[in-house]
Amino acid sequence: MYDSVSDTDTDTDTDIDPDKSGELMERKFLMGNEAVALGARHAGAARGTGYPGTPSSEILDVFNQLGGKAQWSPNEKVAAEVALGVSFAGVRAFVTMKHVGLNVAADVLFTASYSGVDGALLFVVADDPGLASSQNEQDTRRYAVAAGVPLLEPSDSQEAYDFTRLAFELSERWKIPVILKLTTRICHSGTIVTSRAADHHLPEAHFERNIPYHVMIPGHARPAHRRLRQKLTEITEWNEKEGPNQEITGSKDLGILVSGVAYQHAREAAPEASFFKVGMSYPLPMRSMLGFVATVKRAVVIEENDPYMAHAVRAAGGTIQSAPEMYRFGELDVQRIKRILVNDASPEAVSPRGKPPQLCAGCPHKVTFEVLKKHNCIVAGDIGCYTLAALQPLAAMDTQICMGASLGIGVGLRHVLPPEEARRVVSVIGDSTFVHSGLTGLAEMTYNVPPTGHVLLILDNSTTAMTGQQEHPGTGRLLDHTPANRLDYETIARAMNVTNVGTFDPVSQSDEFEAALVEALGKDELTVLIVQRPCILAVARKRVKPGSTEG
Ligand SMILES: Cc1ncc(C[n+]2csc(CCOP(=O)(O)OP(=O)(O)O)c2C)c(N)n1
Ligand code: SF4
Repeated sequence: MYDSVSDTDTDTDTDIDPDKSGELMERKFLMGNEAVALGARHAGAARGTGYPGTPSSEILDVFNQLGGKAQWSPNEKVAAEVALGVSFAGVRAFVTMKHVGLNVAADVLFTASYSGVDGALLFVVADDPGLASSQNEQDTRRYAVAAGVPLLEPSDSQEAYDFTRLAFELSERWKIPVILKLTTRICHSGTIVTSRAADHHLPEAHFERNIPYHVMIPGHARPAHRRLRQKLTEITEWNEKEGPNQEITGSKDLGILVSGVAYQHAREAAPEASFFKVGMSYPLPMRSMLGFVATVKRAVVIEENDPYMAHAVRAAGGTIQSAPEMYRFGELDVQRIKRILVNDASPEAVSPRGKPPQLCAGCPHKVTFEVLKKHNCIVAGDIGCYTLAALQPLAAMDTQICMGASLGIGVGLRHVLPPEEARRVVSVIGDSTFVHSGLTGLAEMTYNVPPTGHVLLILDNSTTAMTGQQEHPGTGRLLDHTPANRLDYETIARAMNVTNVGTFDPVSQSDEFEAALVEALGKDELTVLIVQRPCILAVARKRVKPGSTEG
């Protein structure tokens, strides 16, 4: 349901040799994420930024292993801003995130499309159809339309590499951010990639003052919006004539309009058909698409997630069949596409359910939730490994919506519940999530204080465990695990005028921790308890010492 710990190990063993990264025509077997990292390295990206999120998390680690400058930021918005700043210095930058990360970075995207970029800026966004490890199935193509930025959609690792390089070129040519949309299957499946010589003679970083383009006040943004629409008109024409779209001529009885990994499945499902594979899904090459549709007896659109192309073709006057509604849920595969092609909307066989995910044996989060459960707390929870506490046997988390929401939701409940019930409400957030989007929630908690006060637990396990143990500003280590400045949660809470602040090891100080929680629940005051004990997997990797959060 969420970012799983098991399939997101960031210690990706890659056989990419950084010293050879500039050589011509090397063939490698690469995961899509590795191919993007290699493409970015060969494109001469000056910096890669991001916030972890399955299935995108490996890209920056591989880019770092290849000798690129990579960094984790506190959240996707900041990561996008840093990357935009790099591009304002006239060089190439990229930012990585999962699909929901773009919700956080959307504020940057929607106006960076107006300001444009000076060098190049690539948003690498990984969607998760089927929710292998996410809280929703949103389709990033909608963002491209809404923000007005080109979007490329690779269908295998080769295209992940090629489109990464193409995206930098397009971004630089039209001075516009470009989205590279991946999906779980592309990120984590491997295919052979033939790389090409790295780009040379890239400009040095330099800031050119250009206030009307860089300062988006209304007087500058109005013409900027017109510039953006003009760029999109030009890019549409480019996409029609030279875009990375591919027509494969087969039987004229069936024509399949397809994009992304669905192309690979569709070729297997209907090898005899004609295909139009869309590589740039925004702006769409609609003229060519309609032309294709008109040349076949029966046209069917096959796409994962939303019926985005289906609606666009019909809105443009084309006649095309699309999948029944039931197929917009989950990933497509060969079998499902065969069913779509024969219009089979009968119930699908339900695959046997795997064992539900669980907290690791010895996970420090477990004891914390046992205490919360014992005291019948109403837990406004958040996203991380600890969300597994919502499942049986603990069933000790009552809400979880998006990163950072534990604070606002907990405070909201406290505002309106009868006092006896309100005093049971506790917000619980992981350390990475607190830095990502809990700081502003804490400001809310100390500003619009509920009548019964509030209690916040920050679960400091000194890592971003759920997505594969990445560093963050609270661990005191950079992406490559070297030492860095480290946030001090107690000082932050005190600086925000929280009355009661304390730090406890939930295992070695279990009695003290429980007593502090019970005391906090009985007071109409603000309390922040930092529950500090390292993730046992991070300890196993020797990134933190047992019993401490020091690296
Ligand atoms: C906006 C957004 N970005 C990224 C993610 C992926 N993600 C989910 S929880 C999480 C952080 C988990 O770390 P932490 O809060 O420290 O909890 P832990 O897993 O270590 O217990 C991340 C990166 C997401 N769900 N939403
Ligand atoms: S021990 Fe670490 S990886 Fe395992 S569930 Fe707990 S926080 Fe997650």
